Amino acid sequence: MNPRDSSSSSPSDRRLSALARHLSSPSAAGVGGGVSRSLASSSSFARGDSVFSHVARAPEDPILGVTVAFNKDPSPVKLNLGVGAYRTEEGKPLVLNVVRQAEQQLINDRARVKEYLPIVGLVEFNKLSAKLIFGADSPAILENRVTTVQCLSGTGSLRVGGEFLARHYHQHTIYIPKPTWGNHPKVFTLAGLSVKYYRYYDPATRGLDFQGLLEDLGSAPLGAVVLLHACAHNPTGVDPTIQQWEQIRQLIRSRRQLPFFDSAYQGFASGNLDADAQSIRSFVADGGECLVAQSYAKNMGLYGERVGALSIVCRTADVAGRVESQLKLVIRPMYSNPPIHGASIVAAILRDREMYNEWTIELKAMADRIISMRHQLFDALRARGTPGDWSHIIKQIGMFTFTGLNSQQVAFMTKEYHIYMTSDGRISMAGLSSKTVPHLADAIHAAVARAV
Ligand code: PGU
Repeated sequence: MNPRDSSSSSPSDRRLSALARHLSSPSAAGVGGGVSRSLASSSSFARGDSVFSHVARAPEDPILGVTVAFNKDPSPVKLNLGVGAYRTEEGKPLVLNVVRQAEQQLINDRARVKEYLPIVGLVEFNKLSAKLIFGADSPAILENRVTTVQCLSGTGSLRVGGEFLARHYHQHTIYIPKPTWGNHPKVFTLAGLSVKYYRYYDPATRGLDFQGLLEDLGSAPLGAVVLLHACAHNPTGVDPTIQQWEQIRQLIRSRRQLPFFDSAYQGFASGNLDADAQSIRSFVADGGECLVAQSYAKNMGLYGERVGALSIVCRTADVAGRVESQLKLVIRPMYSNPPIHGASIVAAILRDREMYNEWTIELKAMADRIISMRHQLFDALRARGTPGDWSHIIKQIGMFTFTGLNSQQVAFMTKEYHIYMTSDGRISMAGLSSKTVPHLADAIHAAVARAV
């Protein structure tokens, strides 16, 4: 496969040329009271024409737009398996007990104020986040070679990391897996990087295209940035084995490429926080450098709090300090400094041994419920004799099953069964419950039967 460029000119180029056009236009210098008065009295203004009338309606987001469509559907049997958000057996969003406890603590503490955080966020949160992902005994942390900044959840961490690389790293191409989370190419392109793909998934085996991955990274330029899903690959649910990770690590290091880990599901893949960080820790253990974007949306259920962290592991403490000073320059004009509430919840949980333990128990319960949904759906399809091999449902891990259903089958299931999912056939197992499994199995059965 030939990886392709997603765009010819980078967005930062485009932003700069738009700015240049504006500055060179004759009106730019004279936007004063006189100009606006004459505009106000002009006939086009009186007719009510909008200066935005040329703006075309943009399509809904491929993932978040599924929820928009779902919300409009009046059917009582409708089911939203689009967005990766955890639901209980009753189909309700879940606020973890330990999160409620932490929030109560915060409310009771009258000494707390609402001052701005530093540009890098809550310092204690940053330290604890680094420990969580790299391990408390990580040499990189002990040697002060890691800089961690609080960002707006996983997405914001990826964006800040991308902008930092566009400004300060010698290679501006990032290789992302095909397929990947739909926002990755947009985030990195707008950060000013050029996006190319490496092969990842083989539809024939519904597993990893390991050979293709090795070939594509092997022929990617020396020093290229490589985005890796730390665990629970989205959308495929297919992760490399420990041995495959080791080969990937050796290849990336031998090509002096720069790994950028996206860790949105720590604890969700296996139910164990350390096991799900293993891929990252093996790259840190070799002494090399890497970036890590961490999200607390899924594993603490803090979706709307927008709390996450970007860590950059460097060779020396001195470099890490300088890198942090530049990260501040990326963040300051973007959103100045991050919000305080979510980070305070996370810090309260991570610093207290009892609350931490309670969190791991609740996290494991979420992961186990998802695994149990996999088995129930697999059994339900087998019981119906649905044509095809559905064993990938129980082999894949994390929040999603990449069913193999095509976009027509998905459209059919939405129209006839009011089941909402992304058009690539991904379903969020976390949105399923024992009560809704039969409805989904009926829909899949009918969709598959139609096609044969
Ligand atoms: N990285 C990956 C691999 C993800 O799957 C997601 C969320 C993120 C980063 C960003 O998560 P934050 O909420 O910014 O921490 N993907 C989910 C959630 C919906 C979305 O697309 O944002 C999904 O359904 O794919």
